Amino acid sequence: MRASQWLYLVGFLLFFLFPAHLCETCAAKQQASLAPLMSTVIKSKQPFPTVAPRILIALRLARQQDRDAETTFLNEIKQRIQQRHETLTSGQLALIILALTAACQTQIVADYNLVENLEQKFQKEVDNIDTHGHPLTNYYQVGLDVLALCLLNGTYSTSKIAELFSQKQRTYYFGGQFSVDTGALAVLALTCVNRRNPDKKNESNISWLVKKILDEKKTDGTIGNIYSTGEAMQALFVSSEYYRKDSWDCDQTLQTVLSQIPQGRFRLPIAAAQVLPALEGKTYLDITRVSCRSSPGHLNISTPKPVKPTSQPKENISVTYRVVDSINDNINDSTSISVPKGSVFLKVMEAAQAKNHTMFRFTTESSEWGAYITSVGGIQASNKNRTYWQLLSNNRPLSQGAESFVVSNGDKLEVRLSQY
Ligand code: B12
Ligand SMILES: *[C@@H]1O[C@H](CO)[C@@H](O)[C@H](O)[C@H]1NC(C)=O
Ligand SMILES: *[C@@H]1O[C@H](CO)[C@@H](O)[C@H](O)[C@H]1NC(C)=O
Ligand SMILES: *[C@@H]1O[C@H](CO)[C@@H](O)[C@H](O)[C@H]1NC(C)=O
Ligand SMILES: *[C@@H]1O[C@H](CO)[C@@H](O)[C@H](O)[C@H]1NC(C)=O
Ligand SMILES: *[C@@H]1O[C@H](CO)[C@@H](O)[C@H](O)[C@H]1NC(C)=O
Ligand SMILES: *[C@@H]1O[C@H](CO)[C@@H](O)[C@H](O)[C@H]1NC(C)=O
Ligand SMILES: *[C@@H]1O[C@H](CO)[C@@H](O)[C@H](O)[C@H]1NC(C)=O
Ligand SMILES: *[C@@H]1O[C@H](CO)[C@@H](O)[C@H](O)[C@H]1NC(C)=O
Repeated sequence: MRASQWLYLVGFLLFFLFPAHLCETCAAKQQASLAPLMSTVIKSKQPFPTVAPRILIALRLARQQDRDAETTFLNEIKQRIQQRHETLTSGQLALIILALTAACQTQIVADYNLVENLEQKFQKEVDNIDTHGHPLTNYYQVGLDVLALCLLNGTYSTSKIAELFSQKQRTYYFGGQFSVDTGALAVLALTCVNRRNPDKKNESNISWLVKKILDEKKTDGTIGNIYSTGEAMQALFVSSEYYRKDSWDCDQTLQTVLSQIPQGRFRLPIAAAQVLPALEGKTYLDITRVSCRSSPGHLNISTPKPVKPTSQPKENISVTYRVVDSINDNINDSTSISVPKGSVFLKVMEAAQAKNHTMFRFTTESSEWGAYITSVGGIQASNKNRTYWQLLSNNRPLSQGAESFVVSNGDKLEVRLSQY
């Protein structure tokens, strides 16, 4: 073979080995370190409905496949679209479309006109932004919408999208805090749009977002909090041209996340499903690149023994619990509560409620992250008014919900009606 032919061959091979876009990724080298997470998602029998698409995506992007599990979650998603796809929020529909695509079921997407349906739901989000200044749901879901529409060749206006995700306080902040999850989804969505429409590439906002995400990097490598780190990694994987190599140590972040697995940080199937793709070195932009050749596979995950909390004699700890309505500025009630060591926030709320029902009664709704607090002391939070009951400990917002956060002795706990 002549030299030019060799070069041609090498170029050809490189093209297929590194298709189109170079990515700076780092993935867990030991598959075994991910086994507890794979086991959490695969074994989550009847997960909360919104979790099945996330799990299917995580399974399809994983290096080791488990066809049986994929079929189970795929069937759940199919049932869901047959039953009630009109009532889904835009982001829920977007996740379903992404999951079906990852599972090579674009025929179902077409049969149910899911892309057209999403275009309509996305339009309603945009209309709401134009009239009320915020989406019907939130910008995280608007990010999912754009990502799904872009990956599936839906129609949208690129300049509208650039405007949607431009640098605006109310887009990316919840209560003064930059939402890394939301920023990361926006980077993924904008990257997809720029790749699909290279002639209309609009880069200014991506570089701003990447900077904001990196600003949230903690000394241990966590980005935002541990639950946003996976999505932040995905965003940084696809945007390496926007930051200097020395401004992010991918491996340090990876090791920190891996070290949190044995601590049970990702015990909730949704938490495991959200972090898995990044640990596999994958992003949601890879969803359309999953191989659709069927290869048999059944993961035999030896279930690690659940770490049973050593049952010591239950000593009690004491905390204070406060209910504040920071919007109408009319309640500020507190009490001190004694609960068994190891209790979660919700337990404290229950103890307070038992103490004084009028003052401390509360209601919840179940969600994939556990119980979501909907009202306290008879005051209802409302998505319509964009209010929520924020959870705090020692004046800092929690990174977990009431059913997950374990309280410590002396904690000053608070639920605060806030605006978002
Ligand atoms: C938007 C958002 C919110 C909005 C939700 C309202 C709305 N209508 O948009 C607001 C600002 C109110 C909110 C509140 C809280 N959130 Co929030 N939220 C998100 C975010 C960015 C997107 C959720 C979403 O739309 N998902 C996509 C759709 C398709 O799925 P969905 O099931 O329909 O989504 C619903 C639920 O996720 C629910 N929800 C949102 N947050 C939380 C938190 C908890 C604990 C529960 C039970 C439910 C819940 O609201 C969504 C919309 O209806 C996620 C980020 C992420 N990576 O998931 C964080 C996230 C889910 N939230 C989180 C947290 C910690 C909270 C708070 C506990 C914060 C606090 N200190 O008060 C509170 C909940 C307090 C309570 N009352 O129980 C964490 C959960 C981590 C964990 N291990 O539990 C996440 C992952 C962010 C993070 N990295 O820290 N959140
Ligand atoms: C989207 O369009 C591209 C280029 O035209 C094509 O290669 C790809 O297969 C399409 N994807 C889908 C899901 O239709
Ligand atoms: C870039 O984004 C802005 C909105 O943020 C938009 O007005 C402008 O038209 C976009 N440029 C291009 C080339 O699409
Ligand atoms: C986002 O994009 C718009 C339009 O290009 C621009 O006006 C704005 O300054 C950008 N934001 C940043 C931070 O670059
Ligand atoms: C799964 O692996 C465990 C040990 O790793 C083994 O004992 C068990 O027999 C295997 N099960 C199947 C179905 O292969
Ligand atoms: C609630 O009361 C406590 C003490 O009585 C006070 O320190 C705190 O600032 C009050 N909070 C609000 C939001 O008014
Ligand atoms: C510990 O707290 C529980 C509930 O909060 C209470 O029922 C129990 O009496 C307390 N035990 C002690 C020893 O204080
Ligand atoms: C409960 O709180 C209310 C004030 O909201 C008070 O009037 C009532 O006396 C309290 N009940 C008990 C049992 O402490
Ligand atoms: C929304 O806010 C308005 C005005 O403050 C209030 O009258 C209404 O009750 C609130 N709606 C809900 C569902 O809380």
